[in-house]
Amino acid sequence: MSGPNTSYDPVEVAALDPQAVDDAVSAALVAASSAGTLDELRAARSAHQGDRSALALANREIGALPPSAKAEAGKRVGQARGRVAAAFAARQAELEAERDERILTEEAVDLTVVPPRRRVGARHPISLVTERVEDIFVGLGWEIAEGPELESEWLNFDALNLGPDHPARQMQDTFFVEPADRSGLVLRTHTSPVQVRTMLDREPPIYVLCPGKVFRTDELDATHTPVFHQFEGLVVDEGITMAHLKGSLDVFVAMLFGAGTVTRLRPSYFPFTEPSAEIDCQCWICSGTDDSCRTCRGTGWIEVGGSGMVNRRVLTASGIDPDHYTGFAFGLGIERSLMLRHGVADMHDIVEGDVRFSTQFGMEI
Ligand code: FA5
Repeated sequence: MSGPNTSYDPVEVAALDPQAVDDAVSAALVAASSAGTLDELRAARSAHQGDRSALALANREIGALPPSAKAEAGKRVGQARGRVAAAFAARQAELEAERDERILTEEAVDLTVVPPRRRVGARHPISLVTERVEDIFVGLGWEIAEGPELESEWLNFDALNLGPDHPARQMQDTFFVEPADRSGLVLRTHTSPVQVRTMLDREPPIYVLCPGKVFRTDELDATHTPVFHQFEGLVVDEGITMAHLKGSLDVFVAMLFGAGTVTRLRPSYFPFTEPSAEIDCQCWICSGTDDSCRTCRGTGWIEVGGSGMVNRRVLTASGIDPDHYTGFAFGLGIERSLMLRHGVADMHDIVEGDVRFSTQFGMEI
């Protein structure tokens, strides 16, 4: 900036020259109008209105003019800066309006578009059936009892009257835990050890349902899986008889499979019950009226599990006086019940976890 000078002639100061001021205004107007975006406009504004612009320079020169020259130069530069500021403001308003218009078009939301449906999972029918069975027995006043899947050999076999050399010990193909001859542990082969745990834990009267996962060295095929589910029922009280077992099973199957479905007890053998019986359920498809029924193979009955009066030796091993108390127990396979109930032909469908299979049983999440 030039210093104060009484003989200062504004016409001789290049920055204040009218032509130079007009040129600066013209250049600024062209820059403003040719800015195509708000960013370009910001850059142009900095060049033509910023501290280093020609008009800012001219404005600073006014201060150094003699008083007589200040008014005229000030008016000229002030008007020029005003025109430039107005041009930039107008262009800014135009560009902002264009941007807003573009956003409205580009980001428009079509509220009528049907959103893509996210596929939700389905609960597995084994879980649904298990919960349904639990609800039925809890509704009858029973309690739910649970035990570990890694079980002591003693509880899985010995306490259930399956001694080390008992041939029935081989009936269930067992996953022994290494070292097999010393660990004393197995993956439980049935839910019956929970019977013993319950009797060791509680005093009669005992009314419990023990659902859970069990393991056997069976190959996966149409009717077997090495990991499956059972639920065990156990009642120990004074004066319990087979009639109570039969009545409880009839109430249960009617609630699970439909009113009128009845059970039949067929003599059988389990080391932990005496007497023992297979539980057959009357065919819910033909009720025994169709010799060609594929569900029951024309027999009218379908085997769903085992049962019996708790063996005196099991009561004794579990700390219960068999002269005072009697009890019944039953164990049913959930996969088999599900297959029979819903006509599932192949166990693979149950274990593979395909959501298309599960959704057929309803969401119930
Ligand atoms: C038992 O496991 C006895 N603990 C049941 C019992 C409990 C009897 C209380 C008496 C008193 P079993 O080995 O039969 O019995 O098995 C019971 C059910 O499990 C069978 O009826 C069948 O439905 C199911 N099951 C057995 N093996 C398999 C398998 N590999 N895959 C799927 N389900 C199976």
